[in-house]
Amino acid sequence: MDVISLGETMVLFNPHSTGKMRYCQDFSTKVAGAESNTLIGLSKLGYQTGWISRVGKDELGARILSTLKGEGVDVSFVIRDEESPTGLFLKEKTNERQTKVFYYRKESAASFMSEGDINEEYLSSAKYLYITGITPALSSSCYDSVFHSIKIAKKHGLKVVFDPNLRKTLWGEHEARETLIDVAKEADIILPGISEGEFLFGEQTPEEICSQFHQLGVETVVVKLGEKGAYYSSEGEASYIEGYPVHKVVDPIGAGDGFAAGFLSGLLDHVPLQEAVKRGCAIGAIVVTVEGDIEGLPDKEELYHFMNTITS
Ligand code: CKP
Ligand code: MG
Repeated sequence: MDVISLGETMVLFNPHSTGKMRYCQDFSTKVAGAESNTLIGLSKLGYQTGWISRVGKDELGARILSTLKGEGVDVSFVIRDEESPTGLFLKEKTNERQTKVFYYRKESAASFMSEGDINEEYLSSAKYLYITGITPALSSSCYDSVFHSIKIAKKHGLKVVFDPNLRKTLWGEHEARETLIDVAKEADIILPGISEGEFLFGEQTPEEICSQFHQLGVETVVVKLGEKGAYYSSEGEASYIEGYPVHKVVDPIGAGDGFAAGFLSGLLDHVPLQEAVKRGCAIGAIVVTVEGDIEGLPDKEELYHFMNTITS
């Protein structure tokens, strides 16, 4: 395995029209979840990935499993829960510039994930453990699973990569800040968005945000700046990487997960850090031009073609 992650994946109901969700009659269903989005992105690029989770023993759970399997993600350690349902969420395209999400995931199968679901031998077969800040927000057993997986990862020399993925609708601000900082302290690499950095430290600039994370002991920090690109800082090396132009954003959700896939692929290929960040920016720019979180994720040929023909 190259990368293993744990988290919740849901069925997404994507609206066919703009405006309040209550007026939307037609939706198409898709599969989405921050961690599995990244794993699918990596799998499309040719890497070995594994997803640890729970889904309900229901139709939505079956849909998620067949999608992940179809995309080449290993699901051998996913538990099918007889009692709790698979979570789902709906998107609202409020207007041209604003997309909202509504979750139906309380007491979902994935929220009952527990430490015992993390198989040590399986996890230790990977090079990277990928965590996002959504999982510890789901329940106390999910919180424990995150720290347990980090403990195993450290014991076996895996690098821990963390995307804070702040979701204010899932938990209170104080608890979120405290937990995200605690996970960050355990991470080798962190991929915050600029607004997450501001939320955690009240700092404004990418340089200040990086410095705060370094003080917590994080070796490599990449601050995502949306269409502007990213700023990274690692062991004395730091630089801005310009974003790739996007003519029309069709669906901004999932950009961060695509970024993580591109960046991790660079680490797995041992390319210089700035090249890895460029890959992240490129995939972020590609996925927002396609409806859905995973549908726009490129294979390696498409990624290289995009990077060679579109000048950032
Ligand atoms: O930060 P991103 O827009 O890249 O993440 C989107 C994902 O897991 C989306 O797939 C959704 O299911 C979620 O984040 C979530 O739980 O909010
Ligand atoms: Mg994100």
